Amino acid sequence: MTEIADIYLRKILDSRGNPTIEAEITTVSGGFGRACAPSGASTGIYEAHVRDCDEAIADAKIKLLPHLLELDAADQFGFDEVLHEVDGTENLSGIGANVAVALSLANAKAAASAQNLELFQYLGGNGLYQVHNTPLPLGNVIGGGAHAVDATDIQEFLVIPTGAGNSAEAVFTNALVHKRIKEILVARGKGCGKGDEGAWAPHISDLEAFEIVKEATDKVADETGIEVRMGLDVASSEMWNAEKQRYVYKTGERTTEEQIAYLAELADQYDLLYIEDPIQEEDFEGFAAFTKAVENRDTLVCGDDLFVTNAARLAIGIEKEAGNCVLIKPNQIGTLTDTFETIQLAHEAGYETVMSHRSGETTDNTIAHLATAFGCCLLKSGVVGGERIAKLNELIRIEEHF
Ligand code: 2PG
Ligand code: MG
Repeated sequence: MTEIADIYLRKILDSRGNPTIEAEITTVSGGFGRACAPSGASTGIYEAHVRDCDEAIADAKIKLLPHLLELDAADQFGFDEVLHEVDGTENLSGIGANVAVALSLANAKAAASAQNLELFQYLGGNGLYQVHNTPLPLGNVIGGGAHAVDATDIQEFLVIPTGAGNSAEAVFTNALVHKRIKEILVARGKGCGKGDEGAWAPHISDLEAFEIVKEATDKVADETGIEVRMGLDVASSEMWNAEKQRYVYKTGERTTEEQIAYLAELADQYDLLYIEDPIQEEDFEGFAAFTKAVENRDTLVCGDDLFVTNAARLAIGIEKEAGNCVLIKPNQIGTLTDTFETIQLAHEAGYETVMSHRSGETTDNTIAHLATAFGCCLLKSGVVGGERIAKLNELIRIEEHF
């Protein structure tokens, strides 16, 4: 039933107009799975290696796909093991992480489809991860950094509709904040261009962005009665200057100690529920110091570039008490099995997990299923734009099953 009968790879467009890889897998019984690789702009140096699409597809056709045909799609571990065996490297540079992630996710979807299950049911319906909840959307409303030209230094100003009663209410609440921010920007005479993830990318300082997001979330809370908390993706590896040993902002430079004090103060001032990558990707000790600095708060201190969805790096973080939350991006590690192992390790250690999109995306909605199936507390995505709402609308559909 779930034996793989056919596999196809093609090059398609992503949301930045760049090429990316789409995989399709069909089982003998007609089960069908399709998945696409996303891509990052502020990529971590320890992420799995992405290969040129044309070359990776041409190589895969000859060297990889013959090893995958006739495997049992329902044996995800076995499928992913063959990806690693054929790849033969530590970072998937042999077959390419973009080929690996598209195939690995397409395989799970084909197996689910062959059993007439939704992906979240197939992955989360049995045993340990018996799921009944969808994650809250973590939405990017103002952004700069590597995702926009001449905007904020902090890469993402995020919102979390903590007071929402269900997924539909949650995604519409984030959308309302996004709308209110536009009105505030217009009233202040600021531009309303957007960055790669659909967040507003005005030419303003970080401090003005804080004020504007706060004003918008307060307005939305007044209008709807729904509490909305703020979060950040500092993406501080992008600001780190190793020679100077400083975080370089447009307004000045900060040592690691100053960075910690600055962000801890902002956490108090704006009641931040979520801070991603406050410290650069090689500094576990700095991360631990920051986590300690906000330990009296409920703030999630999340590692993205630090952990790169890699269980070995997360294990170091757990030992050093660096953070209390891990960002999960399947394409950083390349296979569903490795993604799952990192999530499992995180949950065993009491870390929260946040499933995330990339800045370069397609309309693939798989991460909405993975976030639900694996018990992630948040799904990080944009708020508007076709490739972002693909994930959010899928959350609404998934929740109808509960
Ligand atoms: C991040 C992501 C997604 P990118 O830094 O968390 O917001 O950006 O995909 O560019 O790495
Ligand atoms: Mg990040």
